[in-house]
Amino acid sequence: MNILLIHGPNLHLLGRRQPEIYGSQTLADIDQHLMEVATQRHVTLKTFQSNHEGEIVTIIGQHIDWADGILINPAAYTHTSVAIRDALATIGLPVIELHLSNVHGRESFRHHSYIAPIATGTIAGFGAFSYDLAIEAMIQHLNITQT
Ligand code: CA2
Repeated sequence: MNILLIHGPNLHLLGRRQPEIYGSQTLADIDQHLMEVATQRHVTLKTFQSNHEGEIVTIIGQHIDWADGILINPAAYTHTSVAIRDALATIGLPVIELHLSNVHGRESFRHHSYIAPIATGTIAGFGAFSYDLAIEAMIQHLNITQT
């Protein structure tokens, strides 16, 4: 089982700014932990971070034949990107949208997601643990749908 994890713009700054909203773990901490979880659960995980919309679109397309499912924290592109939504919809794989913060308790512009309608599901508000919930949800989903 191959799972692709994509982190969107500015998430490379995690742990350095706004820890009250996004927690104190760095992106490297999160990736390392998720790699350990993936090993324990016998799945292969690849992770990417990009600050560029087109690069995220390219990464999604490049994994069409590799990935069984995609976890994505699209960050600010959640609220703006038709291109990332179309890329995810086009490859036709299960997608879990995830957020560190509870976007629905924040500014109204964060309440709308272009990704949510084409996602299998959305997880938000659990800090770095949102990533644990997302990988577990994807493994369960793939185990159910692939057997
Ligand atoms: O809560 C999330 O995970 C978000 O996807 C984070 C995005 C925000 O635009 C979304 O509405 C919700 C922002 C990521 C910015 O990351 C930073 C990390 C450290 C310091 C400052 C920003």
